[in-house]
Amino acid sequence: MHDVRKIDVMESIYDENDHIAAHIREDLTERGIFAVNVMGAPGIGKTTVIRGIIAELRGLKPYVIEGDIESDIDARALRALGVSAFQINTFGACHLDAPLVHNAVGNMSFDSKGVLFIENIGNLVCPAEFTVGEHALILICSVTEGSDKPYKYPLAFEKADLILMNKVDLKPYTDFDEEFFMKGLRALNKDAALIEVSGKTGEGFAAAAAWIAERAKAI
Ligand SMILES: Nc1nc2c(ncn2[C@@H]2O[C@H](COP(=O)(O)OP(=O)(O)OP(=O)(O)O)[C@@H](O)[C@H]2O)c(=O)[nH]1
Ligand SMILES: [Mg+2]
Repeated sequence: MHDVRKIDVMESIYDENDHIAAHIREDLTERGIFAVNVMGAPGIGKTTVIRGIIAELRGLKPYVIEGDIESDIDARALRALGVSAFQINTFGACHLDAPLVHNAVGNMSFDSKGVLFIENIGNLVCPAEFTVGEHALILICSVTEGSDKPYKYPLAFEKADLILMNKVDLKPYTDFDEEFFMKGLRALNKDAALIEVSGKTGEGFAAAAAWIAERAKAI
């Protein structure tokens, strides 16, 4: 009895979220804004990767929504680089949802076509359950978090359109097992592109920016 009720409530929460997310996507598409939901564990390098990709975006204006439980450290760092960044603080919630992003988008001005990066809360679990109106889902992983992550956190890997393997400059110092990682990933997701990147050396950001620009053409 209890279980049945719980499922009903969750379904209605997801339905409502999806409805608002579809509205955000439509609105951004009309304005020529390609939105990417950037997910990954705390400290995996989400902000660093966003900065690296922005430096390689050609002819597309970057916009950022920063999601953090508290603080505006990441938004301030981006603004210092001249990037338009809107901070969301969830004060406890472990993911962004479509109503929060809808409010942020309503408070931002998009004066030319471009790419909206939505940096989700650092977490490999909850953000994967809520679409926020993105056109593409980018999952940031790293050679320092272990090669077993697709096996332990399958939903994020299943849903990703692009996987960026970050911190590859640290590969020589880790026991990262690429074959084991790829086996777990491909069992869940045959199509996602995977690009190795490094916030230290800048490797891979041009390729990641090119992937986004190619996808953005479709809108
Ligand atoms: N060596 C190395 N360090 C990196 C790389 N990318 C990020 N870092 C470092 O990792 C730390 C976390 O990077 P952030 O970009 O702040 O990570 P984040 O995922 O945005 O963190 P939260 O927003 O707090 O979840 C910083 O000290 C970065 O300098 C990389 O490719 N190589
Ligand atoms: Mg960050």
